[in-house]
Amino acid sequence: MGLPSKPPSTVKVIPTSDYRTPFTDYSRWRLKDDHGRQTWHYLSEAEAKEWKQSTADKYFLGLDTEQPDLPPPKTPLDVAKNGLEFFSKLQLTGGNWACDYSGPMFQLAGFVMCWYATGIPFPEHWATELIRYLCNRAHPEDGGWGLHTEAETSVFGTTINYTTLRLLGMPPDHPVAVKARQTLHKLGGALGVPHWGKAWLAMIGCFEWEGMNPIPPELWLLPDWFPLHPYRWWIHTRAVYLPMSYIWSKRYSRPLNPLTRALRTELFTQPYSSIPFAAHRNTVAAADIYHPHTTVLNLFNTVCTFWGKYLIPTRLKTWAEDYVYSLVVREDENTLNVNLGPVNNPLQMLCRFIAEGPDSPAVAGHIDRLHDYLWMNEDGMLMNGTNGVQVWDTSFAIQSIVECNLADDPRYNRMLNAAHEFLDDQQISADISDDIQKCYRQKRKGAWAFSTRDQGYTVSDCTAEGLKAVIQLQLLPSFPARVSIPRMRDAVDVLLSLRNPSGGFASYEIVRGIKQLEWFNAAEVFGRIMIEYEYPECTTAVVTGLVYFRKVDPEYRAEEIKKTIKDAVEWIKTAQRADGSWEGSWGICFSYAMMFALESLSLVGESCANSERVRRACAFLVSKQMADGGWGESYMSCVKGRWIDHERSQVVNTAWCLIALMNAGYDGKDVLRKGINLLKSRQQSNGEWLQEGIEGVFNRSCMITYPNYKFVFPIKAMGMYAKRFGNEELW
Ligand code: LAN
Repeated sequence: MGLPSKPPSTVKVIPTSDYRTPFTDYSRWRLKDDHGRQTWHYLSEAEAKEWKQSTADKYFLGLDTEQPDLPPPKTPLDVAKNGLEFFSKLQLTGGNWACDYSGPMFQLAGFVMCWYATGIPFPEHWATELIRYLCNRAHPEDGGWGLHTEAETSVFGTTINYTTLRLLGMPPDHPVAVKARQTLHKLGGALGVPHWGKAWLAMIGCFEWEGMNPIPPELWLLPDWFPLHPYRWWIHTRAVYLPMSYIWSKRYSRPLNPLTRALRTELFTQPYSSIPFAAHRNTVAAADIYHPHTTVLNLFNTVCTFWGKYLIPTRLKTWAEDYVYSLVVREDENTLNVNLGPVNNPLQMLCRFIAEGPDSPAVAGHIDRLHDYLWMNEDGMLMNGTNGVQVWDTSFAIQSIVECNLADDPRYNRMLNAAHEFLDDQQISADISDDIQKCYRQKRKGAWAFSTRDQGYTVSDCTAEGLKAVIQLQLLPSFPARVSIPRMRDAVDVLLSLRNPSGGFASYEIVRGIKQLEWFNAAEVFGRIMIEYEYPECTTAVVTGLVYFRKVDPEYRAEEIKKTIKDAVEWIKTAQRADGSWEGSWGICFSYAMMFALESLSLVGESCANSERVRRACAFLVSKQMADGGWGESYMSCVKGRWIDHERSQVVNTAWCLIALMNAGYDGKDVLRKGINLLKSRQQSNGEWLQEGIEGVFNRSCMITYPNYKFVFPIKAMGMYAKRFGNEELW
């Protein structure tokens, strides 16, 4: 079934004294790369001799890559070249870059609980390393976990990760378990776990379904014009609630066994049988709540609970379940079982298991593709936020090298050719077999996804950045026209299909729902999850993608493109805040969005020289520069919605701010020079930049890493600086 080879039969339970010891032999792990599909394999000793560990494997595993020292840089482009020397070693054979895409601390738990709910035995070397990862991520002070790696301990994080450790084989008297359990009890126990946690626990038999707010599949039977219809929700929210509603409606729970019976006593502060679950539908620990329930939601939940308990006709229930299941099957078929993301994927697997049984091809296919989400790093095995960041990182890598004017340099030709081939291979070539309308999908022929073509979901900015990278290369004499004009037109058709009446662009789809849908946000721990929103980041990417497209095909849909660019830039202007900044949604935070917004404005000729709004933006950024010349933004900026300094300047924020200022035509050379200096001073003698604070975010409250940003954006900043001021000797 595509599982890695059999692990050693030794360790399962980690030694009590030191949970940081590697439990599998790290010299035997290999990353397999197959057209963007990235899977980690644990080899036998004999296999490991045949299949050598690459530099990238070692780097990801935290082993010494033994990269040589490089000549100390004298100019900005020397810094970029040294950076590329190191970064090129991390390129995979397929031409793309890979990375550890971690941060959220709920995905792995969702996966393990859904898997456990099926009763399928867990591969032992996975279990071993997953345990180690969770141990390494437990907060040293209280032994708990938060919503993401940087967040404070919460009931959500601690309940689900404690349960996960136990399901993976950690004994209850292990010090890590004891400490986490004590903390959980201090916080009131698992009764206060947010909605998704309640659902996962119910699936393994450790929570009663009546203690959960309903997720009625009947919602899917509403007519499409109905404002609450799930197709109007943000794609990730509906993709999670779709399979969850099926499981909820079936009230599926794995039959109890000694382990889950024990968990029933460990997770709660009172005897399980004495808990009136139905009275705890709305019990959520105060510290966990980012988005409190609205009165409307509470009312809706009460009505739905009553409806589900006393009123719903059995035939309607079955009809709704069957319809939802048909959508679940389509989601599997249309993504080759990769699915939209890491939360819906295991839930989908559980639905297929419930409907078709453990030995069905559907479940086997899922087990195979779940593998794509697992990632190894020096702390153990984790679950990535997507099945990778392949297209996204590769597009930015190309653009950075082009910015340095190095793309035609023979030294980088092989690297870029492979990257070009990768993007060529990954463009989605056909719309889904099924009627798009039925699956509520956006057009996808011609799009690029964030990760891979197999996952197959259109994303506005991924399509735009992919298109831009391809065009940038194909405009140069040394690159063949791999992606033809008709294929570029397909990409443009996708982009134009994503236009919103406001002029701005959202992430996967046009905005389909009204803002009041946010009243129904039931997940408690995330903000702004119910509908799509327009974002300066996505909008700028589309603007730049279209501007590049016009260079190669000025005739195609020319009037529409012109209007789209104009409207998009107008929207970006409206999104500027009074203090001159733009708030980011996918990177941390203002520095990220401002890099994009100011690029859009530059494309319509607005710069510090002629635009008051651009000058205001620059003044905002300059006011945030730190004494060492760098910029640092804390993830709390995203949570609070205002700029909050990081304790220390950060390479990635510094690069973003420099790019933003240079996009704006800011002429304070001293300010820029100090920032460039900071980037140079953080570069290691082998060209590497080390990992610093977390870079990305989603839904306001959850952080996620983008480890390749520390390479691609400093390199780009160096290129821009050299273009603007000449590649002068600075050091
Ligand atoms: C991502 C990652 C990439 C990101 C950008 C392309 C950077 C952005 O510009 C558009 C939105 C997108 C595609 C995005 C959306 C939400 C994702 C998929 C993630 C942040 C990665 C993980 C996250 C997903 C929702 C995690 C699962 C959590 C749930 C709440 C369902």
